[in-house]
Formats: sequence, structure tokens, C-alpha cells
Amino acid sequence: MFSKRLLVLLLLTNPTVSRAQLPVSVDANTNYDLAGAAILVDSTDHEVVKKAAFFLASDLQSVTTRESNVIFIPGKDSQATIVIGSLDKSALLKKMIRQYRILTTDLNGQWEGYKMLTVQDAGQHLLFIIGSDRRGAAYGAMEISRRIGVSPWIWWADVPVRKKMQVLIARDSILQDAPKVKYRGIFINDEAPALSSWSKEKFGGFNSGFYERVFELMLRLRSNYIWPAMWGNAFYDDDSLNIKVADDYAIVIGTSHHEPLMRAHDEWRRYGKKRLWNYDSTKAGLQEFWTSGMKRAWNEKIVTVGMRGDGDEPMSRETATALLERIVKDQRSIISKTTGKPASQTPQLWALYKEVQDYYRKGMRVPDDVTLLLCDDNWGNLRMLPKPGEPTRKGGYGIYYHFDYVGGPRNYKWINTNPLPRIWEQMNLAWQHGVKQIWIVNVGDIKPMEFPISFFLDYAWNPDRIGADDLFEYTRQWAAQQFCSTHSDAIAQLLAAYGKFNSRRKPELLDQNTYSFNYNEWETVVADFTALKEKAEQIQLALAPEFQDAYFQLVLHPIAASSNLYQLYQQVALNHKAFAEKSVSTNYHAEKAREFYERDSLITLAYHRINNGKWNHMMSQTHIGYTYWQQPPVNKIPNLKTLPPDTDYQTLSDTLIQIAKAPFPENLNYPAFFEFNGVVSMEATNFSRKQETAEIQWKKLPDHGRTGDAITSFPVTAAESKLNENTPFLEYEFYTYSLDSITLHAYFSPSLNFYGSDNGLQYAISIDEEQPQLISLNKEDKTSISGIWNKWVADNCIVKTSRHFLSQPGKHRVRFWRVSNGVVLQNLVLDLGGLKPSYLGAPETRIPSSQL
Ligand code: REL
Repeated sequence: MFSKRLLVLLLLTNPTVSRAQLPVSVDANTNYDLAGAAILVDSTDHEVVKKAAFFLASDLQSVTTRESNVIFIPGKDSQATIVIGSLDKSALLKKMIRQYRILTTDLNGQWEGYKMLTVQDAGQHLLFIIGSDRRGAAYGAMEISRRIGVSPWIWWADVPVRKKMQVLIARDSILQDAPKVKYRGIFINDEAPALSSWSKEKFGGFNSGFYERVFELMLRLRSNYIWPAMWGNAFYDDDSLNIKVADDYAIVIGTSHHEPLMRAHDEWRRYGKKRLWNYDSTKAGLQEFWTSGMKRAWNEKIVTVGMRGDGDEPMSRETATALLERIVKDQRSIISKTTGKPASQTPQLWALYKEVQDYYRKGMRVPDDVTLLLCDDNWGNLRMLPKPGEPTRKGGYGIYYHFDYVGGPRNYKWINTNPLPRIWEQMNLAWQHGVKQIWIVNVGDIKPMEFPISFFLDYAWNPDRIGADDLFEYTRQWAAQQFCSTHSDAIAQLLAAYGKFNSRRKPELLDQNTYSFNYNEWETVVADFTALKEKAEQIQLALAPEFQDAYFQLVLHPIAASSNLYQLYQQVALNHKAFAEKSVSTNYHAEKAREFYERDSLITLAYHRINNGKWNHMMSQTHIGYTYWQQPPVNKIPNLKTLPPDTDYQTLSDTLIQIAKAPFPENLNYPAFFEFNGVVSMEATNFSRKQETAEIQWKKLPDHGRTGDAITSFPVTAAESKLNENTPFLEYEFYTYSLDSITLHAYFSPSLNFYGSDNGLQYAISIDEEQPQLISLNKEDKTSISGIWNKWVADNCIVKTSRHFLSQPGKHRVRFWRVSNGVVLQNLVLDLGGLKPSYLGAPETRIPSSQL
């Protein structure tokens, strides 16, 4: 579709996520057209700069349909020329910089920085994209691509370009940018069956053809670092061209947290001659193995040091810290020997993954130049952060984060379950605690994590640019980038809502017992998803044909598939309930469940057929029928009950199934709560009053949490609060009919004890005049992850209870007192004797102001 629209691309000095705020003007005197521009690049510049020049030429051409060529010597054929170059390699650029007296000293020594500016020369318009280094230049070029409307997901999610007659740029444009987090990476992991089968069918495996596609995507997303696929795959060994392609695209290669010295885990299986992966018994063999890994990896890299047991298992219980320290020492001597430089001159990381963090806590140390890669708990919750005020380290800190995981309490690999508000809140903690050397995220098969991947990498580029309140706007702009601004608001709502719903419980953990019939819980969650699906289908109908493939992958499929799964389990729940009541509807619900089960495979098939089967196999991950953490080989229908025809049916239960619809007043914005059926329930952000100090404030985290918003204190690096009359608190006013001993349930995001303190993160709670009770959110998780942690992450929530006494009926107040950083409150539920079991907690009980 060729639209006659103009795109005005005005570059600003300080770009933010709010591109929508770009001033728009079509004044031909102040703007000129980039359509048909020649792209000038030095033929001896870095390969990645040339690659970016070709991508930009092809992007410009597809947007404007006017031919754009890459040229290697300045020419006058076109009115506009885009000059791209790196300061360290492009002689041509340097010459032109002198010729036009362009100031570039501010780029000297900058990591991946770029500067863009325009110059007019005798009727010719020049747009300079000057990189402080090779990636800086490439990112600058790709920034233009993005701004003219080419999504980074053009190939990976079939996002169409929107045609424009002209692409106008202001004559006096200038833009300068550079990343804040040094290495911004992805880990392709858990890649069987989906990505493996797909890459085999489309490329013949994880070879250079496959990686070219991945690296182009990374360039467009400004990601510079990867841990390649390693499930039976070995980047350096599988295709000798892989290393060259990585270098051509200037992608920094690493190996995962448990694969030391640039060798893939699978290579030990291939070449380890069945020897034990054990430093005591196979020291010489391992040293030789690692030496050849280092010799082979001539490219830009970060070397993983340390050692875990074979196959990503903990080393033996007796593993002594001293042995591990010796291993790292020996590894560094291999690094130094093979590179011919002191080890400190090669970037390295030591991942404090699972039990390795305990070694660190117990005193194990590595040299200061090694980056400490702090890890989440595999479920998106950070386990450790440097304490504010701790001495800085030369190698700094990094974070290894997860959007996908294979392991307990259950694999989650099928679909995107990662809402931005939680990613933001956790990575903001990291950023504010000075973790800025490496951010790497486990992205599983890449698809269907497109949206959170974009966010993670954009946020890493500059965390100061995206605040908690900007997340919806970020989502809207992302939707506009993939589709069109007409529907971007509605699509953003869909993206945010499905992420939130899916994060309540990973689909692999979902079953007929997850939600309750109390509070109409099953009905509500299913109705919410159904409404979302209907909305998604309406938008599908409104979108032009060229958006359909992208829309299906990025929006409709996760919603339709998840909504169907909810319907399936609701029917199983109804089936079991009806069976227990010997209801006539038992067999009906069994039949409905079978229908939804079958529909699940049809939805998968629809995905595999889009764009002539381009994404065949991509959704083949099993997701129904788990009985423990590991996946079943194929989906399996949940156990269904049927009644024989001669059963003595009870028909009454049919009425019971039609549980009355929400008895609670809806959509009332008054912060007073009342007892209803023995319960007072409140969303944390609906407080009646708050106390803050000059240093510490409360901040709402929009859409963070399982039901509504959440709230936490800022700044997130503040000192612990002592309890006194000045301590910040949130106050909730409520009314009861009863006087009694009551239980207060406080619902929190599952944040971990990231300072490793004896008491964990703490808060205090009080009702009326009582002394605040000091409560630890997570001290059970003192060092490692185990036990109760399984429940926290499966429920995506920590529920803490406290006992209180109400001395009279009527008006009361509960105060939630701030003690530690990182405590994120979602809901408060008071049980006055009527609370019934449910997954999300009792719905809010608010009182209209007219009745106050
Ligand atoms: O998700 C993780 O970090 C780990 O489970 C994986 O890195 C793990 O090593 C696995 O893929 C294979 O060993």
C-alpha cells in the first residue's frame, strides 16, 4: 500500500522514548528529503558499518520506493547523501570531518556513541552519522531506519514497512547518543523443540545463515552481546563461519554461565573422551580443552570463568571455595597465555548462578577486573545486589535475567509471561545499585518474546529514559512501530493485559485447581481473557492485510492461545465439580474441555501456517499436561470425569455453577473500605493517606501486580527506616461490623532478599493504635533458593499474614510502614472470619462516598 504521507524526521538532541512528541513540520525550506539518498561509506571501514549502510539503503528504498545506493566514493548523483563512518577506521569520514570542520572531540573514547548532524554544501544535503567506534556508527544508521518506520522486527516478526512519498529531515538536525549499559545481551536457550526444529528446517541448523539473521536483529535492537544456542549446539564448532559472521556484525560472543573459556558444554560431550567434568580428576584434560577454546576465539568476547558441575548441575557438596578459586586462577593463566596479554585485559565474567552465589556469600572472590554477573532466580526476581556504599569493582556488576526457563518449580518456555512493569521494577533496582556492565536475558527461542526483548534492550540502552510511568507509552509506541498509530493505544492495552494475566501463573503451572469458584474467580479470569480475545479479534478485522501476519504473531496468538487454555482448565474444573456433585452437566463439561484442548492444537497450527509456514515449529513447545517440573514429551489432555448414563443425577448443581455475578460495588474511586461477608479487601494504591519524608517517597507502579497497580518506596537505594513517628507509611481507612481477632493478609511481588541480610526485606504493619509489627518479607530466602521459594514464584506473589485485634466495630485504619527497599505491595486483605480460599485474593470492598 502506497500512502502519500510524508514522514518528517526531525532529530533532537535528547531523544526519549516519547518519539510521539517530535515536532512535525513540512516546511520545505527547513527540511529536505532523504528519499533516494546515496549512502556513502568508506570501503575499508569496519564490516559492520558497511552492513549497516546496506541495511539503511534497503530500508530507505523499501519505505520510499526510490532507489538508494551504497557508494564508496563521494558523488553528486543524488541531492541527499548519508555519510556513515567510524572514527577509528574511516579515512573518508575523517577527511570530510576536516573539510566541513565538524567537531567530534566529544566522541573520543566513547563506547558505541554516535553523532548525527546535517551539512549543506552547494545544493547538496549531507547527513553525517559518525560513530565513536564500529557499533556506534551502525547503531546510528539503524536509528535512522527505526525513525523512518522500519521495525527491528521486520524479518523476525514480518512487520511491514509503511511506504512514504518523502522522508524529510530538518536541515539543522543534530542528535547524539550512547548507551548506558555496556553489554546488552540475549541468551538463546532451551531451544528444543521449537527453535531447533525451525532452524533446522529453514537453515539446516544453528549455522552462520541462522546467526546472520539473529545478528541483524541484534544490530537493529542495539544489542551487542550473545550467549549462543547450546542445547546440543556449539557456536564455534558447528560452523566455522559463525565466528566470522559474529565479527562482521560486531557481536560480542560469550558462553553461558556454566561454560568456561569459550567452549560450549556440548563440546565436552563431543571431544572430552568420556572423561569426568571434574577439576580434581581431569585437570590436565580440562586445561587443554579450555586452552583450545581460548585459542580459537580470536573475536571480541567476554570469557566466562569459574566452573559448575557437568550439565549445569552444582559441583559436589564438598566443593571447596579454595578449589574454585584455584580453578579461576588457572583459567586466568590460560587466558593470559593464549592472548599474550595480562588476563585483566580480556573481559571476563563470573556468574553467581544458583549455588555459586552461596560460594560468594561465604567469601569466595575473583580478581577485581572480572565482572560479577549477578543472577535472578530464573523467574525474574533479582537474588543479589551490591549494597549501597560498597566499594566499586573494576569489572563492575552485571545481571543475568530470564524470560524463559527450564527447571523448577516448572519449565516456562511456551509463551510470553513477562509483563514490563515487573521487568522495569527489578532492572531499575539493578540500575540504581550501579549494575551496568552487562545485562543479559535468557530469551528462549527469541519468538514469542519479541516485545519484552525490545523493552529489555531499550531499557538497557538508557534506563534513565524510561520511568515506571512511561511503560504504557513505551508499549503504545512499540505497538505503533509494529502496526500503526491508529490502533496503537488499543494494541498496547492488549499487550499489557495479556502479559499481566499470563504472569499471574505461568501457563505450564495452570490447572483446574489454580483458581477458585469463590468470588467468581474462575468466571472472572476467563471472562477477562475472553473479552481481551474479542477485542484482539476486532482489531484484527480493522487492520490492513499487510499487518495480519505480524499481528497474529505478536498480539493475537498469545491472547487467543492463553484465553483458550483458561477456558480449557475452567471446563476441567467445572467437570470435576459437577462430577463430585453427580451433576448432569459432568459430561457436558468434559466435552467442552475436549473441544478447547483440540482448539489449542489448531491455534498452534495456525501459527505454523502464517506467511507460508515461515514460522513452522516455532510454537511446538508442550504446555499442557505437566506433572512435575520437566515437560511431558507431548501435550496431554487433563484428566476428565464422565458419568455413566444411568447415574442418579443431581440437577441442583447446575444452578450452583451459575454463581451470582460480582456482588461488590464496581469502579468506585473512594478510598474507604468496608467489611463485606467477613472480609475487607483493598488494592494497595487506594490508600487514604500517606506519610513521606524529604528522602523517601511512595511511588505507584502502574499495572504492576496480579490484579491492579502496586506501590513501593523510592529511591530504591535508601537506608533502612527506623520505626518512629516520622517513618513513611501508607494508611487505609476501613469500617467493620465486627470486633474480633483478625488476620491481615498482605500480598507482595515476590522480591527476594537481595542484600542477603539476616532479616530479609522488611515492612511493618499496624491497626489503629497498636505498636507496628515488624515483618520480614523473605528472610526464609537467606542465601539460596529453595522450599517456600517454589510457592512464591509459582504464585508470582508472597503473601504474609499478621494477627491483630479490633476492640470495637466501626472505623479503623491500617498502616503499612516502610522499612526496606524493594518491598512492592499489591493488596491488603483483612479476614474478619469470612475469607474464602482463592488465588488472587478477595476482590476489593470499597464504599461509595454517598454512603460515607
Ligand atoms: O536457564 C539457565 O540459566 C540454565 O538452566 C541454562 O543455562 C542451562 O544451563 C541449560 O540451558 C543447559 O545446560
